[in-house]
Amino acid sequence: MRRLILLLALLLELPSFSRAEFPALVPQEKPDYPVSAAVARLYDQWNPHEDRGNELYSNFKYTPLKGLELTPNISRRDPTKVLLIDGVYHVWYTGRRSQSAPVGVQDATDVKPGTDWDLADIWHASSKDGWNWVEDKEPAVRRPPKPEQGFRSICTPGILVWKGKYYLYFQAYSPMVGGQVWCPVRVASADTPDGPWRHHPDPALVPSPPGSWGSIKINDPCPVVHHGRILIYYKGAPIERGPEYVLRMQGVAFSDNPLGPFEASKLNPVINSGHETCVFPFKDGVAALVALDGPEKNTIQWSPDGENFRVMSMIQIPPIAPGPYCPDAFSDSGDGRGFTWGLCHINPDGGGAANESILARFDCDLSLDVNRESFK
Ligand code: AAL
Repeated sequence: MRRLILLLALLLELPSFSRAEFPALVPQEKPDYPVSAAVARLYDQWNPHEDRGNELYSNFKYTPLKGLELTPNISRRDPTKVLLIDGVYHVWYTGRRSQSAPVGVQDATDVKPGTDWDLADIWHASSKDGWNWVEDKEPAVRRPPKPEQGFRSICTPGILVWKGKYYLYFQAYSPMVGGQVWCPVRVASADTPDGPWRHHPDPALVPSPPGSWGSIKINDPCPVVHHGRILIYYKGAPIERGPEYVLRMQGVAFSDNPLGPFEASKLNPVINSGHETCVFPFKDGVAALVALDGPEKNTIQWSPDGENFRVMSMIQIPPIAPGPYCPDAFSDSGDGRGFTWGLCHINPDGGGAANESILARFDCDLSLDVNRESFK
């Protein structure tokens, strides 16, 4: 009976629809009559049918990993993309094993870390199923000796596979982390994912000239291959704190040699928000998961050329510092397929630099190979 009444009410209402009002059922095409700015935007910028048909929209589910559980004074954060090589998954990350928890940069000593990523090396873990992980007994890449750049801490690695060799890019801090300390990106290379890793003597990327957006440090190098070139995305900073603080922007630099030199895009910064970088090939372009900070935080963006990004979706509770399992990250197929899982970091004590982080698994459906019809 209730249904019948509703149906009658609907039928009675139908003739009263005015073309001046947006109808109850969202039209497929942009209306040809005046609409509000919000409705116009729905067609100019977004899919009016929301996220169901949006390939670059996803929710995220998080699961603890076995083998990398929270341990006092051991921190694991900023994982690279996950690689699958001969049936084994590999990941590298910032690893800190110290005598104490972080004590703040002012009180840091040779053995007491200032921040969560201080006194760190690059560690490696492997897994047969993506859930159970085994960490190596020793770091994959150790801090270089004094006075080399990075003797205080090396962190936030990004992995690249190029012409059968492996390259790890990472921040190289010395004499201390934080503050106005100049921080370039160094690179180490290996013939196999299990090393041995060799430090390259010259930095791969250096901060941009004084006065520019990325003049003191380069964070979170994230390589991807597109149109035959290596693209490294990174977060830059001109100043650590204060009104000019625009740390949360990202730039890109290009090279056809993994050891550099890399040439920064003349359009940098190319992403105006975010924090840790997460860039991956998608279709014939490059996509970026932009989380945490800035006016376009918590979005996924896409660019045909790697330099001009457009917001494609708004996401909720995105992974922090995600390292997706992205099989085509370096194959330059021109048909990037996206991903369905990866590792990210979580700071169980609520974030910040003053405690330990853990790696966790995230699952999602940012893959063109997911059957979207079943969600409609
Ligand atoms: C990371 C990065 C930068 C920060 C710290 C270490 O996730 O964003 O590198 O400085 O945390």
